[in-house]
Amino acid sequence: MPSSSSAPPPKLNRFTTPLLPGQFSTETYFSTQPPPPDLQARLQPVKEFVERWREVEGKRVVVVTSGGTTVPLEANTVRFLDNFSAGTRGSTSAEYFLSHPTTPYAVIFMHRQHSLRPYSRHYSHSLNPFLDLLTCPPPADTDSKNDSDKQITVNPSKTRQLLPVLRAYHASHHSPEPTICSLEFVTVNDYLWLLKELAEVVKPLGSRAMFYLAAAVSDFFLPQDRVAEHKIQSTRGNLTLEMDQVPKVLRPLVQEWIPEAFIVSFKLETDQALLVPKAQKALERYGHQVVIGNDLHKRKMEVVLVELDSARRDSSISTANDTRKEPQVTNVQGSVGGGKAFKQSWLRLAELQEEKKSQGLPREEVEGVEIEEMIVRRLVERHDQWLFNH
Ligand code: 9Z3
Repeated sequence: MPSSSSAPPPKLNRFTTPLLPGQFSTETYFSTQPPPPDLQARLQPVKEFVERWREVEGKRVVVVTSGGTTVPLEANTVRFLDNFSAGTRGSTSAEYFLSHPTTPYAVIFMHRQHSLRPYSRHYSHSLNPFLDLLTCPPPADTDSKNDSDKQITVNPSKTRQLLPVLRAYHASHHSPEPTICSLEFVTVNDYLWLLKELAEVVKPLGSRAMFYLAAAVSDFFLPQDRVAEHKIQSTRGNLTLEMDQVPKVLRPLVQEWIPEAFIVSFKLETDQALLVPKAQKALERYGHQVVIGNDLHKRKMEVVLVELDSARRDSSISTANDTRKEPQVTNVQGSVGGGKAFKQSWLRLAELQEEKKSQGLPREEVEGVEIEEMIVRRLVERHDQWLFNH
């Protein structure tokens, strides 16, 4: 059992990557950490959803993961570690996938319980409490026999904004053929098991499936046999935690579980200089299609899309000027397997605002644009290409 305290000698997993003490291979992880008890029951509606959309020729399905994962310190959980994410990226992107103008996707929204969700995110309790949308009769009227006095209505000044959101919500969630299906996770263990099983459920869609991995996933966890059953007592004195590393499931996802799918992962950094090199490293390691780098503080203003540039494998390629429309091409210095070239393209909110302004959109709409619209637009183009090539 991997644990740095018992420090076994480094082993090789099936991909011949040396495992350090405290690292789990994917196989060890799934053979030692139990699945959530109701896993198969929770997946059943997703299976039906996939089956339905699979029959619609050309329909694409995206699995959007969203929100942070927890690591419980106790089985009867009072305390847990959490990863930063409100679920904004995932829930916003899901809306743009659902409403893509030429290629609307069906969405499997795998999200952290209580994190932001598509459409309802516009009325989150902290930013835009939904009670503020409503008007009601003054208190003196509440005892009136007249029922019309008790009616709650939407404040007329809010309906213009609410109506399109409500329509899109009903169309995607409550129409006879819903285009969204949701699945909840809380812990990193829930997340890993759901992702693995989802890959199998989605597999029949082949290259029509996309994975958009925006959830913030813990790098560390406590194996089940080291989780305290009851609340840890403070009378014990200091609390020292030794956590093991979560296996990098992106590798089996891409290489084994569903190699036909178009897979996009996110890389979060707080040092902007690390974004591109870390994204390139992830692409080299896992061999998927796109890594989106985002800086914690600028993530709503700009992101960088990093892809392998299969057309250019010459290791002598030098950094070209960023032409804004054409992705910048940079070579990788000292990369494993050498000679791989990467494209990077920066997407900036200011550019989308300019575009909308030039289309004559009203000021409030220009100010309300979201970078996820650009991200999704670009990824759908890439997915077009992926389907064309497969
Ligand atoms: C992201 O980078 C997401 O864009 C955010 C979204 C978590 C920043 P919010 O929900 O935040 O809008 O508040 N997600 C991926 C984070 C992550 O865990 N990435 C791993 C890493 O950076 C690789 S899969 O190592």
